[in-house]
Amino acid sequence: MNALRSAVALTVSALCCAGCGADVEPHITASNPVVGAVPGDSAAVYVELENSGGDDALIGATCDCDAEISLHVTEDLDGISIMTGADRLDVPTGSTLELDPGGSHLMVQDLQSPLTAGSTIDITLHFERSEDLSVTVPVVPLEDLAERIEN
Ligand SMILES: [Cu+2]
Repeated sequence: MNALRSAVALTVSALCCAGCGADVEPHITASNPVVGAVPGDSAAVYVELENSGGDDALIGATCDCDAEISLHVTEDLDGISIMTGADRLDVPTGSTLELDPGGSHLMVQDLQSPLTAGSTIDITLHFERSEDLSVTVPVVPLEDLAERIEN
């Protein structure tokens, strides 16, 4: 019986690993980064992370802008959107993690001066498995972020 069980387990794991991401190097690319020119000392960075390799997770980010960055998720609590911190955002194999207005994002906090439209900030994304990924994020007028929500 045990032999049968392990045979079944082997078959299942063999099937799984044909498509599963644990053994494959992750390969993550970033596209469409953007941050709004918020007049205060914090702003949300949005970006799409596409993973064409094995499973990975975004575990943090740093900025050249002399500010702290945390991972935020947005939760709906009785119709009110609330942002809460997250330790990690999974980017499973073959998926795209979309950090978009109304959803998960990178929260830049304690900015020394407000971001100005037309400038850029450089952020570095840290992953569980992948090498660090540098992303240049354009700062856009707030009204341009509305387009992002519609698209
Ligand atoms: Cu936030």
